[in-house]
Amino acid sequence: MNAMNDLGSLADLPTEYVEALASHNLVPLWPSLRGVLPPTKPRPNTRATHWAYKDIKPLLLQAGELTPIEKAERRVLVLANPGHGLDKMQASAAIYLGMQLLLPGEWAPSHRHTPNAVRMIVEGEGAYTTVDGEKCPMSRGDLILTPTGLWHEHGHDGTDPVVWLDVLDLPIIYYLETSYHVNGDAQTTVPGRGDRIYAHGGMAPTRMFVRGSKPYPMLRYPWDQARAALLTLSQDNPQEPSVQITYVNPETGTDVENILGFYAMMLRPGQTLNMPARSPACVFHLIEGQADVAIEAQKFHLVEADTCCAPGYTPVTVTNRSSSQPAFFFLADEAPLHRKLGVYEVRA
Ligand code: 1HN
Repeated sequence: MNAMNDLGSLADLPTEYVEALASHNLVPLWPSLRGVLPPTKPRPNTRATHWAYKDIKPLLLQAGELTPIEKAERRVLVLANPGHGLDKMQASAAIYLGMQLLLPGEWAPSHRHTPNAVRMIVEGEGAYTTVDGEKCPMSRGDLILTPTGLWHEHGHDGTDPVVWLDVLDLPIIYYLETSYHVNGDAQTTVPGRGDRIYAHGGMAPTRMFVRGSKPYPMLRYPWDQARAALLTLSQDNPQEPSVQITYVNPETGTDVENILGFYAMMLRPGQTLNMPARSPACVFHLIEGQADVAIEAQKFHLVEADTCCAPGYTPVTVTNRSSSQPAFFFLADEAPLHRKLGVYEVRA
């Protein structure tokens, strides 16, 4: 064994000595040093995990029968990564995922909290989320933001169950001991729709008479616009293997939220894309089509509405199984957080 790795263990030390240390709230570093600082790359708890929608949906609908919305506030089944322990409710170190069900006529009351959230609509029509007074309709593939501190509530005027994927940075906000919520009254809807104001690329309202602009000017990113952007990108750059857009703040061009990054990706018919190992963990949710996601020795067969996650520092290969139709993914990762912390890496 490399002498550098050969450090003393706790068992090498006299029991009385270890107890004396503990009685003064002291711990020797060397038995734990390799654990907290492993050689060459981290050893993530996050395991490559696949959650099939066909497994989730019946159990979620059953939750709808078992638990009225008033008893749940948010009726959610959490997509928990077994590598972290199911009780930790983590998909990765910083990412929380949940599938939420809202039935016709139900209302999930207004609250705000420190974690940032987004919703990716999976199925059903007629539901809406009101965020900071703006009523955001929910349709399949739409992305709706509820950033830190903004009031939000969900309602449903339609006739069929609506399901969406919640993505939050709850694990990191909880770890930082900064997680809390405040309940509020039903919001009064105010006029103005960010998705319309910013619907024309490259044109933003002049703020001459408005002091400052909202930190989150656009709260709803409609799927038809994202899908059209991907198709155009693919046609205009036929040689480019990666067809991906980043959901950005239209005023600043930066990631829509502070901690997690959100993207939409298209695979051309039959395409295989090799994604390099990068430090952030990444979530893949298949909006449309059929695709395989290979993460180290694991290969997941995804159909529409399936979700999987990959740990950081791991190359991922995605393949469109259809030779005639494109495949569309929604992605979430920890890249904005890693960049801010100065630990972001891409490994060739
Ligand atoms: C939350 O506020 C929502 O507003 C969903 O729909 C899931 C998970 C943890 C903490 C807050 C929502 C959540 C959540």
